[in-house]
Amino acid sequence: MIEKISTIFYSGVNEKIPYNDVRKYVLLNILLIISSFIIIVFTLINFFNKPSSILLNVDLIGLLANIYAFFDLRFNHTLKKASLIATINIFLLLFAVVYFGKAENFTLIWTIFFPVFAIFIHGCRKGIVISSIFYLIVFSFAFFNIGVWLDGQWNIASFLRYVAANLAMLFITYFFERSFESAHKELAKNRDIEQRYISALETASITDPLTQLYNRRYLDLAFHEQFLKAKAHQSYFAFFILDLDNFKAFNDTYGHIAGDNALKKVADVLKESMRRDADGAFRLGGEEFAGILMADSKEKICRSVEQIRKKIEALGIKHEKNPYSVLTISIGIAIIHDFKVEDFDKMYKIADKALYDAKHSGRNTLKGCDKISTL
Ligand code: GH3
Ligand code: MG
Ligand code: MG
Repeated sequence: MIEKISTIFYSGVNEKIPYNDVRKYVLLNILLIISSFIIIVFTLINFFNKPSSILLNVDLIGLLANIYAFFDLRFNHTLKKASLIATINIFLLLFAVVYFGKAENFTLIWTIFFPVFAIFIHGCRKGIVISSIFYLIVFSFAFFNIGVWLDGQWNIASFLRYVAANLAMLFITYFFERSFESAHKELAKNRDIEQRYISALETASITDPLTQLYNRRYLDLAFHEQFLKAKAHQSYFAFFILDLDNFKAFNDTYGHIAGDNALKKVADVLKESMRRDADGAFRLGGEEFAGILMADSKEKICRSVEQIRKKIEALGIKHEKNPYSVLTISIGIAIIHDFKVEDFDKMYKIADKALYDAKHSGRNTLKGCDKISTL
């Protein structure tokens, strides 16, 4: 019926973003900024060298795509789109570096960073596939230029050293990410277990162990929630206290265990009678219970509560010290239809006073239905 405590605690806190996504988000931001910076440098170089070259247009398209991805990521958190744009950009950028820089001034060395970005952004499996495609192109290019680059100084040994360095970086990144992913999985599993413990504790902290009804501790919170609900619907709103009649005598006659069983049976009737979203049943302590309910008329409320009294009498639990020969209950109810003031204590007092009246008018009765109170 009522919201769970954690829901209330978490309201107002931003939705939790998975840790892996936060990591990708930060990484993509950095990547988009760095690659934009590099593209700008290239654009300027190309602009001053050949203002009308196709390369200049490619640079500009890449830059615009980067800027778009950066802002889209910032405002719409679209990780997938940004990942795709950043990967294509870094792919083309590094290939351009190799294509134009060749083996001059260690230019090729920059390609060792490709798997770092690809694997960190796309995860192990996809990252390896993307890196393989990239290296297939770059390695082929480097292989077919053996004996050509650096006036023939780029030989098979330099090629193999280049390939070895790149593959080493690829595997180091892969295993780093693998270990990170499994550590992360383990962490998520533990968090899951923790969450289940918290949930169980939370339920236990608001549940009465004997009857499995909500306990007194939860009543204040529930009252507030239900009050607001009733106010929003402008319903009639009621709080009642229910007390078992001559229950001390019942215990004395049939024993404490029989008493506990009787309490459970009463709680079961309450549970099945108050199953709607707008209802709530509680054990206040001892042989006293309470209920919150709302309806579009006072009569409907009183009919349902009177029904509870009748059902408990109809259980026919033998109680020879009670004038009715079976176990009965007395109920005091407070009903309001004016929501200007929320005062639980006052509503409790009104219901308690009605219960007192019920006890003094012979028990096994519901009192308080004759009036609508204001708080
Ligand atoms: P009244 O009709 O005026 O309410 O009389 P009563 O005897 O029910 O009221 P009283 O407050 O004198 O006694 C309440 C009794 O409820 C006392 C105790 O024996 C019994 N009781 C309270 N809590 C429990 C419980 O958890 N289990 C059992 N078996 N009995 C309980
Ligand atoms: Mg009592
Ligand atoms: Mg009693």
